[in-house]
Amino acid sequence: MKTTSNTKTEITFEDFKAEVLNDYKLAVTSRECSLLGRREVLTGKAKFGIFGDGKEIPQIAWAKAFENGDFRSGYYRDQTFMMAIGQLTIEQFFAGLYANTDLKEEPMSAGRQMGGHFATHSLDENGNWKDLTQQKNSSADISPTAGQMPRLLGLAQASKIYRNVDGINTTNFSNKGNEIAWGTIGNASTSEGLFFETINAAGVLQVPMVISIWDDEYGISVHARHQTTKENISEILKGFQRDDSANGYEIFRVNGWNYAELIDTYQRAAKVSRNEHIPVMIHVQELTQPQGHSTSGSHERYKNEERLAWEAEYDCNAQMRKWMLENNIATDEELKVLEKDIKKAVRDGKKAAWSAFINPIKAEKKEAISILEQVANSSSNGVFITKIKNDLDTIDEPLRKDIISAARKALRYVISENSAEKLALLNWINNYLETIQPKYSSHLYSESELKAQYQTEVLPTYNDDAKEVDGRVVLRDNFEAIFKAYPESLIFGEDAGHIGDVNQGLEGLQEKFGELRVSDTGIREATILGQGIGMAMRGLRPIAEIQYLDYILYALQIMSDDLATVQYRTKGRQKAPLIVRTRGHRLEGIWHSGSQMGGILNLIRGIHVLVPRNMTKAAGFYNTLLESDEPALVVECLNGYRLKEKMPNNIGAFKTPIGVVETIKEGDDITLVSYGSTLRLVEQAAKELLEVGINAEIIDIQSLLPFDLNHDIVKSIAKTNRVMVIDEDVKGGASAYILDQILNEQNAYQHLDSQPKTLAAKPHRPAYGSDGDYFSKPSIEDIFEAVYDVMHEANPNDFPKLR
Ligand SMILES: Cc1ncc(C[n+]2csc(CCOP(=O)(O)OP(=O)(O)O)c2C)c(N)n1
Ligand SMILES: [Mg+2]
Repeated sequence: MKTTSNTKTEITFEDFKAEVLNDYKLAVTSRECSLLGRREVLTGKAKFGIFGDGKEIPQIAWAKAFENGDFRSGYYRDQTFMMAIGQLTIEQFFAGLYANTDLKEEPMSAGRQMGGHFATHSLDENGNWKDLTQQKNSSADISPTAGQMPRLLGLAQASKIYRNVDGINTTNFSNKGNEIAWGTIGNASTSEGLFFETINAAGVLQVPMVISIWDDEYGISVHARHQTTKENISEILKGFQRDDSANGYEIFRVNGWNYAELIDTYQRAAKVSRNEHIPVMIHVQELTQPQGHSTSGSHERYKNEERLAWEAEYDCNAQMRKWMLENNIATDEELKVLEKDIKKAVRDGKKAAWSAFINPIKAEKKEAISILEQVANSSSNGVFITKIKNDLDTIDEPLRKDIISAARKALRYVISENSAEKLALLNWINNYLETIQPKYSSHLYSESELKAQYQTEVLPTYNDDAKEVDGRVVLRDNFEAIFKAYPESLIFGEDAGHIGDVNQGLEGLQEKFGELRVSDTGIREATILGQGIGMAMRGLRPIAEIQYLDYILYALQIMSDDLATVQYRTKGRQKAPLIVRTRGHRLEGIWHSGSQMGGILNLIRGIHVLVPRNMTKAAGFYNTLLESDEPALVVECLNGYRLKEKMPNNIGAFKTPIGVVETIKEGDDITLVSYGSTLRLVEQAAKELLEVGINAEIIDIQSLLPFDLNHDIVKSIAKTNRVMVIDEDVKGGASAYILDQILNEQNAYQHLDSQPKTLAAKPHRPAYGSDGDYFSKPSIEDIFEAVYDVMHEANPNDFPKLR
């Protein structure tokens, strides 16, 4: 039911009529889906609905300008567009509403996202790239308003890189950088900082990005007068308009009910953006919301009668219908027949989607009933199990939790029985969980052959006369090797270009690789991240640099909501193997020595978190990551760039493994677990502890996510029978995470002779000045005394009380 793309210049009136009629059919189909969708929620079959009604016609005009290879980054109103590019059927629309977990039925997210969150497949079932130039692409939506904006910037920038950087293999990804990244956003969501940050950045970068603003004057119940200065976003953004003297945007305004003008506007926008790589803003005004914002409420509560009457008249579908009648494209009778047929088609599609959703679950229920019946017949608690079985049987349209919870409850009644039927029930439960759980949990990380943890370690090797250099030189030379080996790699961030980053880890590389591959950005962490996400989604290998760990909070929302969920929310059909490079810990003051690792670890499951203790280890992580298909955050030690490290002779080739710890000092009294900059203090404390007869083993975690996949820490604890986690995050932060891993995942408690301990920073932010660190974070003396205390408690005779 797709729309025809690229309206030709010379067509017959008959062709024209057919195309318009087809477009109208599409608009009415989409509207019927919205209307019936709302009813499905009100009758309880679906939980929640947010639909594209009132925005149909502009999306059809947009779809005509959208070509193969192009990308969308939009939000929940875009169902008509997805239908118009042939990527959403009626059945799939309803499969999304029901949250069907079968990707074949619900290709947007396999039921992981609420309906209205759209995506196409960039990867095949094995995680390999499809040819993105031969299909129409949509990056996977997220719910946070304006969250689609940073990624949009990167999707557009990829075209610029593909067009202008030599030597990249563009197969699968680009045709000379001719692809446009199309964004959509609601009028109210333009109030978000992410919108303004992205608009400014795209103007600076001059990338082929076309952003449509669907303006219906409201953001849920809140009117434009509370959202936007002058109640008009294109009016206040006028200054972005390019002119003869300066680059900028093309800005268009068009009414959302005017079919002919919309088509013309989108064609003009596409032309200038595709050919010249100029960003374009299309402010689509006078849109409506026939059913209000979502199924959660009714708009009669906040729109007055005048507005409601205007919305009824200027409903874009109604206006298109009127225009068709006025221009003799169809008669009223013809349209009525067409509308009736569509109603039926949508009803049929809905029914088919419901059957596809419910039938497999009904089959699972039948299986469970039969097993329960057999257990009931063989058990002395048969009456109770029969009751459970009968209760399940009365549920005509069960959820999976109804089925499995009945089976699990029934198992309790046969705890002490020993029958074949009990065994069958037990096996059934285990098999069910094993097959069903992944429907809800798979693909948090890559499940392809390129999974980062499959990369094996390659040690750095050294000449006998290896030079001792500043750590930053190892990094710099390794980045040079990376940029030579991977033409599709590039790095960008504040001060990353011209001066080669604030610590000179990229010194001289812009001169060697050009301003597009080693570049300075504005101060705008969220969109630096977005650049990386979008470019990684289009086959490039970006490294986004966040200048200091302390400032990653500006980008953390996008890392958490977008980057960390890409694989999960598409069930492995999209990926963004972005490397985020940052530096932090233990310099000076509140904002250059923070350690928000607890927050980071908890917010970005789905991204690897790597904490190398020196620059050789860091370089090795970059080498590993470039061979993998997963996103990662690498935190370099801010105080380590000038410390001496030996220069390896296999620069660019050695690899630090992901999820593998390293024992950096052996000992048998206690296991000290730490990472990053703090390790140097732990090592010094361990030397001093030896002087009083305490021989500590030190383990460098290196990789917080994933964590010690081989369970080496517990092996050490089996030897020492004591453990202490030392960390410069606050108590309850990363140290709590680490201890949880050791106790609950590695079962270390069975080897412990002393209480497991954490030593963390004071709860306040680190004070400035040379003493600030000492009185805010664990010091060598703190570590010494904490370890000594453990030994004193275990053996007060040999280790009398110190303090
Ligand atoms: C960051 C964030 N805050 C709040 C919400 C809840 N929310 C969802 S949609 C919406 C209004 C959006 O209005 P607008 O951008 O005009 O889009 P429309 O729905 O009108 O098309 C709000 C507040 C959200 N999803 N994300
Ligand atoms: Mg709105």
